[in-house]
Amino acid sequence: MKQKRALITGITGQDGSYLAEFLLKKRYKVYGLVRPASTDPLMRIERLSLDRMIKIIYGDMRDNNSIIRALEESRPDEIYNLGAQSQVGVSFQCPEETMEVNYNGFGRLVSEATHLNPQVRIYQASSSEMFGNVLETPQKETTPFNPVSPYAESKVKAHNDYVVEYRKRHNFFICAGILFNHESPRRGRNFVTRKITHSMVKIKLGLQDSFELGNLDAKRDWGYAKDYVEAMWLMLQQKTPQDFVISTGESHSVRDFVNATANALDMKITWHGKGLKEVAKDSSGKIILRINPKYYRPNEVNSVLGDSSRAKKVLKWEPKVTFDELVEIITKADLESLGGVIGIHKDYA
Ligand code: NAP
Ligand code: F7E
Repeated sequence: MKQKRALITGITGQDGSYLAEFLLKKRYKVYGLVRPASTDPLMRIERLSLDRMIKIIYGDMRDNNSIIRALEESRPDEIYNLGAQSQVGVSFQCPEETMEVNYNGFGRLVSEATHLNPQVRIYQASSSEMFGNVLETPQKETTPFNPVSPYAESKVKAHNDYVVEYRKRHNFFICAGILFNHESPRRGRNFVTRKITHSMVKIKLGLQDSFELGNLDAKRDWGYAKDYVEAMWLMLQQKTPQDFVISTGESHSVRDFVNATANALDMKITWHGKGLKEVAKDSSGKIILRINPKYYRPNEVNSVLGDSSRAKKVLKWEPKVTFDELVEIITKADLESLGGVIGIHKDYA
């Protein structure tokens, strides 16, 4: 059988790296669009042991010529568009950049890719943030979008114009996964989960005294990134292109995530005060967590909860890792890498 070829944008990110590994195991020839940067992106990929197996093509979602070159070189059967300005908080400060990469960048990719090969299959990374100030709970494929951030606006426009409309008008194989938050040891530390695990591991090891967060009451449906990349692939193996919600069906607050991390580290913490004065203390009474309003967003998605029963029925996809297991996986990985730094054995926990 002919070896399948995949082009992944955003291959240096959390999902891109797991997806590349997943596709390599399935014997795909994998190409990755990598932004030219002053910090060596190869270093990050080498760390993931992918360097010799994936083919890097330098390019940027903002640069049409680089997209054409990437498509001509990779001649993909499948394209996974994961490249994005993915930080919701940052999108309030850089709305134009966010729209340029997430919306116009995807538009360029879709238009050039389908022009070169009308049979190509394209996956778009849509997001639960598109449900925003939710109009229905739980959220499923038919729930109306109600975005509240520039990030969510860019993803809704990309979804409506280049997934739904393009597919309807031209009959191309383009589909979107509406993925709820998914995390891993490879999650950037600017996202709340890794920020919590990394900070609390440092506190546990005596490398840091305390840390700060914003809204502790926000609730998210958190799953494991490795489970979620399989769903992306499954969507492109269907007979017809369809969009799917991918989620765990459980929602937890940021405060719950802190408590679960404390459990994973065998730390006893207690909560005191309310609102901006709320703090968490360790068993000796020392404050380890404070609220800093600078981490609040101008507009917040207070609570999301996904219903992925359609994915279960059609794709036969289900999440494998529970919330507590997820927190433990990330916390242990941080403990291992930070413990290694100061010579603590990896089984310290
Ligand atoms: P991530 O770790 O932030 O990775 C984003 C990737 O996009 C990185 O490889 C980054 O490259 C690349 N990128 C950024 N700007 C680019 C540009 N102008 N041109 C080309 N590449 C660019 O994100 P992730 O968590 O893996 O998420 C993958 C995708 O799923 C994103 O589209 C995100 O919006 C979406 N999504 C994520 C979640 C989630 O919970 N993780 C949920 C729903 C949807 P650098 O390494 O050079 O920065
Ligand atoms: O925030 C609250 C924050 O930045 C989660 C992206 O992958 O998932 C991700 O977006 C919650 C928010 O993720 C801090 O206000 C409190 O309510 O980890 P996050 P996100 O915004 O949900 C969606 C599905 C995507 O598509 C995105 O690409 O945590 N929070 N204190 C904080 N958040 C951060 N980052 N930092 C804090 O100090």
